[in-house]
Amino acid sequence: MKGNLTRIGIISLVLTLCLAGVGVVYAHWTQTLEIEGTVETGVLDVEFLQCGVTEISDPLGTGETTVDCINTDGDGDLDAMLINMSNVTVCYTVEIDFDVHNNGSVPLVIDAIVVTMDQTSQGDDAFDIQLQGIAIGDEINPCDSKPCILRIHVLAEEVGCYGFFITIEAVNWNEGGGS
Ligand SMILES: [Ca+2]
Ligand SMILES: [Ca+2]
Repeated sequence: MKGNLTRIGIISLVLTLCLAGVGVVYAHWTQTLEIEGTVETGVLDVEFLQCGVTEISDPLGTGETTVDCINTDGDGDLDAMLINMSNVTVCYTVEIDFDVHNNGSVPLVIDAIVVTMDQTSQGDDAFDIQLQGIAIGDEINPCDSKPCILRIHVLAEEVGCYGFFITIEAVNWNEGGGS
């Protein structure tokens, strides 16, 4: 009889250990690891600030120039500059100073600057245009600006209406070759 009790005791002990073992394994199966992440993309944005006109005195050239910076896409910042030069004669020269300001949240690189202008009937450019202060490859960090000067010198000697168009293209820094 004593021997039987001992066996029952051993069996009970073994069963208890087995259940405990199952319980431990079960506890591991229900453990959970959580990883929570948030990805918010940066904003690439660039604008004109501080546009102003300085006429360069030249006794040979006369005219008037006005500059308006406008917001073409409704996002609240000025992204286009309209320059109107009227009653000009050859040699009239103006300098338009402005800032190219990074108003986004990521660094940008100037990727392209393209100048196109009308020509006179002789095939000559109607203007000499120099854009100073900014060049392809320039980097501008968020909140920083590049002060620039656009110098326009009228070459056209014929009466007419001429135009020019300049685009400054910015890309985010890593696309522009940054590392
Ligand atoms: Ca913008
Ligand atoms: Ca805009």
